[in-house]
Amino acid sequence: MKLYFANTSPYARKARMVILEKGLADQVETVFQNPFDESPDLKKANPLGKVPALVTDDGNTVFDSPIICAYLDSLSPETMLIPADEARWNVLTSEALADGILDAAFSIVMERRRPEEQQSSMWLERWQTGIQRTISAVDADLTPFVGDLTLAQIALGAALGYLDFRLPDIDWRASNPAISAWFADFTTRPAMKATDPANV
Ligand SMILES: N[C@@H](CCC(=O)N[C@@H](CS)C(=O)NCC(=O)O)C(=O)O
Repeated sequence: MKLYFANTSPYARKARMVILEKGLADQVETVFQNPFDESPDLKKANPLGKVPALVTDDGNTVFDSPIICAYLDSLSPETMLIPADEARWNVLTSEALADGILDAAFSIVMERRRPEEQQSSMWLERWQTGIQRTISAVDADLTPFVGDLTLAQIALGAALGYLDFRLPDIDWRASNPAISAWFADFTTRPAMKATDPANV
């Protein structure tokens, strides 16, 4: 299998963490692709031109990150990240919540790269407010993100790591002590350290 990824992509980081946490590293070749380099290989695998994209040994492509992570989870019974029982819906919804933080953060980063006069202050503010509101909600009830490792935890780790990496001006820690402590602990995981975008 081949995973197209970029070191700085938080979506790809989710997939890379799943590979490490599930002990699948020897089954997946990771291939760097900058999605903005218009690589024909990436576009052939995923016409959307986005990373991550996983090409299976059969030549099929699996994307986007929630599907890749679910697929990888199904390959090994070790450390199941998505429960098979009723709890799966809570885990997947909590993953979607963390991915929503990521989507808003990624949108802010892209918007800020446009010429200043073209940037939308309305959207920048809306995305930032959404991030703060969601982080406060998680801070008020961390239950879906504690206990045995799940895909929801991995997604939250990737989202908060991306905020620190690309948007350090967003001070999400100030009024959210519980999630700050959660993240401080979560970043000690070897898979978080191995995929830290600041170290590559
Ligand atoms: N929903 C997708 C988002 C993937 C995504 O937006 N990846 C970014 C890199 S962080 C990308 O490839 N962007 C290129 C583009 O938008 O053209 C996922 O979860 O995998």
